[in-house]
Amino acid sequence: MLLADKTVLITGASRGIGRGTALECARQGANLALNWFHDREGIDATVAQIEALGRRVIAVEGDVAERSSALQFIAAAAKGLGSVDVFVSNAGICPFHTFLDTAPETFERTLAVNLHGAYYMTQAAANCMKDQGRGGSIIAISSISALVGGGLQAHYTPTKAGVHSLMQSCAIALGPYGIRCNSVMPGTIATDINKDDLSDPKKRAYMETRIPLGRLGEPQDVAGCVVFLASDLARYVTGAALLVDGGLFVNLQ
Ligand code: NAD
Ligand code: RM4
Repeated sequence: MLLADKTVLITGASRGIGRGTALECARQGANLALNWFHDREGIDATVAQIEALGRRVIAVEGDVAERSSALQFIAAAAKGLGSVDVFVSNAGICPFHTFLDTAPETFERTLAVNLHGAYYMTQAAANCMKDQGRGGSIIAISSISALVGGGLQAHYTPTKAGVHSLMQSCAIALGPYGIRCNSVMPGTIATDINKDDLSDPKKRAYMETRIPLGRLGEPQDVAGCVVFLASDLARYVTGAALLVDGGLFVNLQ
């Protein structure tokens, strides 16, 4: 029970890494506040699974690209669950597209969801933690793509570098309040975000052979690392990044 009675907030928790993280936090004793957008079926399933684990959970709808969603989410969590101890910035999109003809709308939406969303949510959560006066832990789901490029991801990889940079600066700004800020950098985790991209058997096999541990990741692989950073086991860790990629990044030859 690494997170006994802590309140954990997660954006984009209706499926994938967000859902997997929410469930692991619940198993570790946390109560949850979950942001969701356009996926009622998914969030209902996540909520039901958390309730079945005997934890309290509230779900708040909102597009993270809008600053108002951040203010509403954090306020609803603080009111509904009594505190904000851990915030996980997870919501993200990656509409794979060739660089030379990516529409400006695709670039701008990706930036707004992945980077503006992380910024506004982190700022709102941090203000709440500061007012509570008991510190806290903020974790951004960045990516291996913060460190390496992707030919179909030129609108995406800068947002993942951006959220890691956000955590580094926030670690400095929020350290005096006892608020730790770190990134998790998943490699390739099989979720809806890359379902189409990995539906090409050749591409999937290529990715699998590049991963020393021999398989794509699962949301649960990332969830445990988030729990570690959220917990007091990581009490002296701030401004750090944890790669969770089965060894993909270091595999040159
Ligand atoms: P996913 O598509 O399964 O989940 C994304 C979640 O974000 C969904 O719940 C979706 O509803 C939500 N979301 C999307 N737009 C939103 C918005 N505007 N407001 C609120 N919620 C929104 O994908 P995933 O793989 O679980 O992705 C989660 C995070 O992990 C993303 O930030 C992604 O960049 C990051 N990531 C994923 C991988 C991977 O290989 N799957 C690797 C590295 C990083
Ligand atoms: C990650 C990484 C993965 C990709 C997902 C969508 O950051 O680039 O390979 O599948 O994004």
